[in-house]
Amino acid sequence: MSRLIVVSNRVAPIKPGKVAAGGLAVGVYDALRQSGGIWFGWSGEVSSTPQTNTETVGEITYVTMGLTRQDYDQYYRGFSNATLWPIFHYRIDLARYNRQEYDGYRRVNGMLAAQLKPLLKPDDIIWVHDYHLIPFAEECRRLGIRNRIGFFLHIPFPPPEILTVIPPHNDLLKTLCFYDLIGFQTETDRLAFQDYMTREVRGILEKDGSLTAYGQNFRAGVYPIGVVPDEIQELAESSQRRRRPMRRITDVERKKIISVDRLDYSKGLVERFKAYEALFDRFPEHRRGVEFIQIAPTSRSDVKTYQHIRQQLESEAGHINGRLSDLDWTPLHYLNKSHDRRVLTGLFRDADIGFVTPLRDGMNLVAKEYVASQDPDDPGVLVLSRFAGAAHELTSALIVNPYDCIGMAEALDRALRMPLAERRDRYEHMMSIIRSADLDAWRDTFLRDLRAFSSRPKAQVQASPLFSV
Ligand code: GDG
Repeated sequence: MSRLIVVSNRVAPIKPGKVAAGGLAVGVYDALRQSGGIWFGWSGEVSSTPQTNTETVGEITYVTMGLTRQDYDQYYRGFSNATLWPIFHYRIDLARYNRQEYDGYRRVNGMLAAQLKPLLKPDDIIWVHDYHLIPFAEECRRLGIRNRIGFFLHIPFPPPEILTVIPPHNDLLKTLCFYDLIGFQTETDRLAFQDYMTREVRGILEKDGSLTAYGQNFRAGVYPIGVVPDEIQELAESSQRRRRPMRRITDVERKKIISVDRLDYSKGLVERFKAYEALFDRFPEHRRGVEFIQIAPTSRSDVKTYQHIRQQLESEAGHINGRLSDLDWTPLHYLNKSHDRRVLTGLFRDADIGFVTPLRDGMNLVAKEYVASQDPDDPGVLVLSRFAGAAHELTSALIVNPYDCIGMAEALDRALRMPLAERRDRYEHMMSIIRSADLDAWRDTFLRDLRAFSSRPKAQVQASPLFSV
């Protein structure tokens, strides 16, 4: 069996149970833990003399390297997080473009490919993750690496009208064609990509479903990322058992709403806080009867737009509690730090509502984790944004538009009143989907397709005249 080499921007030597906040880390770690292999990427260190480190923990060998300050500023803070992230989340208003940053992005991809090359065996399968590494395969081909290389995009893929705002969109998307297989979270994302390839650069959709563009033939497919439901259920149960004696601080039993997100403007936190406030204005009978716990660990705190969203949220949270709190009721608990995974699943299980309302999200694992944590006999209700990839699968959630605060408040009211039989029906439907499209299915179908697709040789970076465009 060929080895699996996972390449992602960030690699943290993760000890069992100490998983970093972030969907990619959670998903990749769980996938590699089962198959074994190499996890290759940036260590998170920034230094003038970057080092490479190798560490094996269990079945996984972590190979990590540092970045210089210039690499970090241009590749990570710059083009990846100030250009690609906002644009791929449909936020042209928050994006900026700087040519030096794009050059740095290309340079770091080249440097990473060169560092990976000596570690490779001819039949290794390489699986590259996310928007930081779009040009990685082209750099590998340039170095003569002929292994199968697949790419999975964890975030949404925007429609061409938005994508083409990025000045070097052609150059960037051309590099993507050097992968053998490109995976997306939803059909909407795959179609947007196909639309770009066929309309914007006159690529060809072949009879066998593959695409030919820029002289390369490749496949694009849909692989919704999943979770490990049994493990989550066990964690949630054991955590709830441990916490029960400490649960009641006062004698009042209140309904609980939970949200967990990296602190990011794509997650719709400001709109969510406003919707929560609107719940008490429209349905005053819920006052004092509900508590909302928002856990939002800081992320990318040195990118300006992230500092701004943090200030906005602090002010909104202060406003809600200032306006509504009483001596024995704090309506909103806004916790700006990360928590242990076990604690999170316990909070999910305890909560009557999982409130997951991103403005745009590739998938959103929290939605699936919330459902998987529930007590099957007395499950809570998931209120889910239509713009999360998860809404394509979890159609039995209460689906909301995250731009409509009153609509979200109405959904909260409905969830708070929902009878047990309806909660169970919705839960069972969602659980059957979460079980059949779990994390193993995500990894296995992607890797099966990558192995199966025998693409044309990709060792040449120059376009061949045999192909169109
Ligand atoms: C990207 C895409 C896509 C959060 N806080 C803590 C913590 N978490 C865990 C959650 C969940 C993960 O981090 C977050 O995953 P999401 O999917 O919700 O969101 P992103 O971080 O934006 O992930 C997203 C994902 O990649 C996978 O493809 O779904 O669309 O944006 O697992 O539980 N974990 C711990 N403490 C925390 O405080 N331990």
